[in-house]
Amino acid sequence: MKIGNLNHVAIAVPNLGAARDMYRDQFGADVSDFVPMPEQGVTTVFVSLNNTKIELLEPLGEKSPVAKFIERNPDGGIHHVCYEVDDIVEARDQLKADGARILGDGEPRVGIHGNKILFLHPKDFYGTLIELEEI
Ligand code: CMX
Repeated sequence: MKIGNLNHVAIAVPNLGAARDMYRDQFGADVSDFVPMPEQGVTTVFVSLNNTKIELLEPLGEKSPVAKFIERNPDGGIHHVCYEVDDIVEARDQLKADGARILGDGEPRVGIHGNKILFLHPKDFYGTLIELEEI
């Protein structure tokens, strides 16, 4: 496999409305509407930059995995980075063969942009949660 572009950096926040306002009003950035993703336990807002995106994440629902993250980081913090790959199954199989752990059931699911995504175990990647997205 060969890693592609940085698709986005995700930042978990305790108040998505306030974070969206900050990026729009203080940074002058273009921001998306709120996009709830109940199956992933998050509501997101995308901030468009010239060369990449920032994904603001707020916990959605009582079992949200991002709620645990906000408990540990009440001010918010960088939650994951997302790299693009050409073929997500090929990338997954190679990473697994190299000993890396894939989170969840290991099968790609459909992300917010309709593309296939997977998350890699942070303990195998220097403490960073990595999302792969097939572009
Ligand atoms: N940073 C560092 N470590 C993290 C982490 C983070 N953001 N999130 C979890 N971990 C650690 C956990 O502490 C755990 O460590 P141990 O094994 O030592 O206990 C390990 O990683 C596994 O975490 P988990 O929560 O037990 O794993 P799950 O399989 O239950 O969860 C995960 C998978 C990480 C994808 C889920 O918890 C999550 O964060 N979901 C949110 C997904 C998301 O951001 N979606 C946005 C939309 C994406 C899109 O469409 O583009």
